[in-house]
Amino acid sequence: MSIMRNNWKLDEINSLYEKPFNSLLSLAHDIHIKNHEENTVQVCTLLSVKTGGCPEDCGYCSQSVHSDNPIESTPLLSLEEVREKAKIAKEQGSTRFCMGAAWRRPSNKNIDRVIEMIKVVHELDMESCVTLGMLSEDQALRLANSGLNYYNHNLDTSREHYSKVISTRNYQDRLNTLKYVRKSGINVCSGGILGLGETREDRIKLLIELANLEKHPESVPINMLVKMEGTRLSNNKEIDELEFIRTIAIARIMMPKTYVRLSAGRESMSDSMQALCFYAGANSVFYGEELLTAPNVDIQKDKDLFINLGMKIEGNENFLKTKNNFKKKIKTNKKDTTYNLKLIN
Ligand code: SAM
Ligand code: DTB
Ligand code: SF4
Repeated sequence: MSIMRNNWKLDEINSLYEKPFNSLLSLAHDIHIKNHEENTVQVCTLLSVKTGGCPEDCGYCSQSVHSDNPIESTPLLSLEEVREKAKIAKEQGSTRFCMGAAWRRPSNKNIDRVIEMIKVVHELDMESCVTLGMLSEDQALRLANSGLNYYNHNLDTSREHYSKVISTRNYQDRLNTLKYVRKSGINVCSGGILGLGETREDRIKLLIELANLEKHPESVPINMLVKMEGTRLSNNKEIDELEFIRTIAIARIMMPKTYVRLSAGRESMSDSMQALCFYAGANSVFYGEELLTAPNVDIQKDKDLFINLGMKIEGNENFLKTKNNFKKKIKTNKKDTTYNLKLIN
């Protein structure tokens, strides 16, 4: 077991980034396997239940009315639509359903509707997660009473870089919502985006903000910026792949028990890059063909990758072993274990 710390300092994280790549990954991997089931990935499917028309000016988001090419605004989905999508997600092997809404903050009436949606997800025996923008303390309590499992609310970047990305709210607003969520007893899911034009120091400061919270978030999504047409940051320079993997490894070292989610941007990552992220300590993904408005990795491609890497889905351990998912077994002299499976395309 690893010691849980919340007093991380800039210099020591900087030294981790400066370690030789393989030494850093090996350290992170050791911590990972001491604290988590090896070769296991937690999967979560996203659904945008209220798309577009958001008054916030997040420079990366297609749902902001400030984008030059904003996505069409649509009303809140019906319970039937949510049930149908959650059912499909379950059939595809997902165990958690995360519903996102393009709101600055939900109204109390919105919260009533979302609570009904959470019930639909629980009826299907799936875990629930929602991301609805800023919450009041009372709204967090109401969501907690509905049995909501996770609330996603990202810090996105460092305190210093934040105003270059978003001007319609500040860092403290974000931290306040996280405080209410934590106090209500809902599991906290909070992370960031790499590729926002931040420096390494900003990345370090984001990780320190997350890891120095009184209690580490149960889940930390690390997104790679998906460049959405018309958004202010759509021409940003790509984040270096090795820097991205290093950041995953350092998140794992700083927050040993947290689920580190390899989040948006997987569609543009090679299998080898994802494999390195899993080795470095990522153990959760968004699974399903859509994120909120952007495409995600094809389901079959993900299943093939998990099988090829010998990984199982947490809470659904036999899912990838069903007949349709195994392409072909290679005969070997060894016992028939997953290690003997090889994909033939
Ligand atoms: N409106 C709510 C909010 O911002 O808290 C919830 C939905 S919002 C789309 C959820 C998160 O998705 C954002 O906090 C951001 O971290 C991430 N996100 C949005 N657009 C993205 C993009 N183009 N690339 C990567 N991550 C993105
Ligand atoms: C998170 O950290 N990433 C997800 C989820 N939380 C809500 C969202 C990614 C959005 C990617 C761009 C889009 O689909 O619009
Ligand atoms: Fe609105 Fe969330 Fe998009 Fe920001 S990230 S514009 S708050 S939907």
